[in-house]
Amino acid sequence: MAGMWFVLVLSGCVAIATLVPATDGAILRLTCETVNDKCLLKNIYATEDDRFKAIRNEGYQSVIEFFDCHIHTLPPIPYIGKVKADAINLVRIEENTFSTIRGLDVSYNRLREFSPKAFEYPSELLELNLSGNPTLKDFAFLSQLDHLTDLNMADMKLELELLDSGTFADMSYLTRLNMSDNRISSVPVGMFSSLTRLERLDLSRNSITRIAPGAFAIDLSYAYEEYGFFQQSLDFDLSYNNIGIIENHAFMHARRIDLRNNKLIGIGQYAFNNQTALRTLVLAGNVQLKNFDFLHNLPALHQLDMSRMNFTFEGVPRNVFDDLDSLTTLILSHNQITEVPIGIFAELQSLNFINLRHNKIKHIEFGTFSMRKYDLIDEIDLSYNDIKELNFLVFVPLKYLKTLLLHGNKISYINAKQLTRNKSLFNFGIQNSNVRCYDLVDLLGSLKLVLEPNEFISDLPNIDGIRCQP
Ligand SMILES: *[C@@H]1O[C@H](CO)[C@@H](O)[C@H](O)[C@H]1NC(C)=O
Ligand SMILES: *[C@@H]1O[C@H](CO)[C@@H](O)[C@H](O)[C@H]1NC(C)=O
Ligand SMILES: *[C@@H]1O[C@H](CO)[C@@H](O)[C@H](O)[C@H]1NC(C)=O
Ligand SMILES: *[C@@H]1O[C@H](CO)[C@@H](O)[C@H](O)[C@H]1NC(C)=O
Ligand SMILES: CC(=O)N[C@H]1CO[C@H](CO)[C@@H](O)[C@@H]1O
Repeated sequence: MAGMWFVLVLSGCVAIATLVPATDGAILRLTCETVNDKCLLKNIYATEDDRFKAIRNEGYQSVIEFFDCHIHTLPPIPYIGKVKADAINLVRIEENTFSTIRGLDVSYNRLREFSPKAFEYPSELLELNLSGNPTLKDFAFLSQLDHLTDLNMADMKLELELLDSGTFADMSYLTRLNMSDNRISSVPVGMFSSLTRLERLDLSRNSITRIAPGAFAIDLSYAYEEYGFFQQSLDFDLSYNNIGIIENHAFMHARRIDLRNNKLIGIGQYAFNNQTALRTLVLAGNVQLKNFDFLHNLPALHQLDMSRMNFTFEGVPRNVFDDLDSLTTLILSHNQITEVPIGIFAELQSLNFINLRHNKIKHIEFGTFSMRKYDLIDEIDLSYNDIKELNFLVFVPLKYLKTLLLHGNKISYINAKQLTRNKSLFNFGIQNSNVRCYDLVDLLGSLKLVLEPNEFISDLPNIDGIRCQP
């Protein structure tokens, strides 16, 4: 079967070659140089008027790579696995350029025209890289590529309004779609809804301002329910946009949503459908977000990044984190937190790591980190705060605390006896403080003093690279 098909394809190709009309240009002969099992076509210069003879690929290599070329139009390419034709100044891809092909990289060219009849067998194409072709405006050819798994359309000055709303309607095999670094300002509802096998959607570095209800409601065909949560692996990168509002029911299935560096002011309480089973949410860098009610509907969330948000607990309800039953990592670093309310973490029954680096915390009270149900806290990072004095006994009740980082505070005295009273503590960080060398020596017997990366003091009084007061 496969053999017969192959022959058919080849004869189709010969027919194409003989159909090329004679013009004023030269007729170029392309002969492969076999390098690393690839057919390499080097140093070819061809203008609009030049025509090509069929490529001589005597070694039957499955990859053709154009290197150091300047070609206006691709030559007809016979049955092949992959073609890499990036950065060769391509302007046009004509009718009948490809017979069967699985992977095509035409990134960083100057494409203006891509014929909807470029592929004899469009369903054979699995991977297509169109990135870096800002002059391509007609995407009619895309709609027949119904077996694509990987489509890269980054860096193309693209606006989604210019695409036909059905462009992706038949791409039910697509797993990766990259549209980062474009001019997308809104996401038409339904445009992505048929991408039921999607695993990665990159829309970072655009100008999206709002996520409407249903905009990312993709009902994944491979999602299944287990332990009460949907299991799926769809990651959205929406970082570096201008997103202010995410409306209710914006998302359906999603494993990871990166909203770093947007302008969020509101996230609907039901923005994430109850089937979302979101595991990672990155909100870093959204300095205006003040309402966190949506956190009550994320029972599968494992990691929450709320760093660089100008966040304080002032005016935030005591129960803000109460329903995050699966949360293991909470990142609140680089904020304006001065006080950590007692009990704020009490319901985080799965929490392992809490990062409070670079805040303005002065004081840690007994009970700040105590948990109602399970106490699983393994690491607390309180580095670069305003702590002058600390009662180290506050950490003793934390049964599993293994790492305590207090770099860059104003602590001058450590009570080694208190600190080492709970045997689970193993790593202790106290760089960039005013501690006495005497105290550090006392700790060495039972703890490992951990350094900040790339900070080893050797020219001042120190213990194992950690500066201290003699
Ligand atoms: C084109 O995009 C694909 C992923 O979609 C990537 O693997 C490939 O390296 C890209 N090509 C270039 C030349 O960057
Ligand atoms: C999308 O493309 C951009 C630019 O080429 C690249 O930096 C980014 O890593 C890609 N995203 C994914 C998910 O591969
Ligand atoms: C999810 O919400 C729908 C209605 O919006 C409801 O019928 C369903 O029971 C909810 N499922 C869970 C697991 O809460
Ligand atoms: C941070 O919050 C304070 C009030 O808590 C406000 O005065 C300040 O303008 C905010 N900064 C930014 C960058 O939004
Ligand atoms: C020395 C000391 O007080 N260690 C305590 C550390 O935590 C465990 C678990 O709660 C206690 O059993 C130890 O007594």
